[in-house]
Amino acid sequence: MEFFIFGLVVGIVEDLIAVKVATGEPITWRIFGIVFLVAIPFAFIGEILVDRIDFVEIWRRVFDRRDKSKSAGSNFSTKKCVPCEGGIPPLSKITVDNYLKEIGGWSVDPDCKLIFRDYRLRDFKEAMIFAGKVAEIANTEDHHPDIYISYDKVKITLSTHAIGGLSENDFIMASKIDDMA
Ligand code: H2B
Repeated sequence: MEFFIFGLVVGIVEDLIAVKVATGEPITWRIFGIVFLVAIPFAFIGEILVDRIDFVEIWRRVFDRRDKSKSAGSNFSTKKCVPCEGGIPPLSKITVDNYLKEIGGWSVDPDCKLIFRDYRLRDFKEAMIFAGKVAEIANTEDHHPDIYISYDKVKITLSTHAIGGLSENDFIMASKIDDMA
């Protein structure tokens, strides 16, 4: 609704200026009325598009792709998770930040204990199918993310339970999930 009103106001002002510049005529109530009627459907279509298309996700995907091509190139997805039952320290903040730059699109929590990414699917069915594919990768790799589903959104979080923090396994899984997505 906010977008509708914003779009309507911007559309009207823009069109009134355009009419003024093109014709040089004073803006009358008649011109205002026509512009108002034309602006309503455009604002309406804009509102529907904003609801249906996740522009932020599209932008992030384009940006991530560029980010990946700029980076040295992650080879996480070609590796295999190694069973971890403790005995190694969690990755440091510096290493995690470097690894995140390599894979792109994932974030780390403030305590550096887990990484996460939100995916947006078409609807609940697609979200469930996506979650099923993540589960298949998890079983193959024997490294299991937490998966939260909310209608068309799937949030994946990864951590290595045995060490209470992050290991290379989490980045291998993240990378393989991205390759599948
Ligand atoms: N998944 C996750 N996310 N963290 C773990 O520490 C973990 C796991 N441990 N899956 C695995 C199983 C471990 O039990 C085997 C031996 O690798």
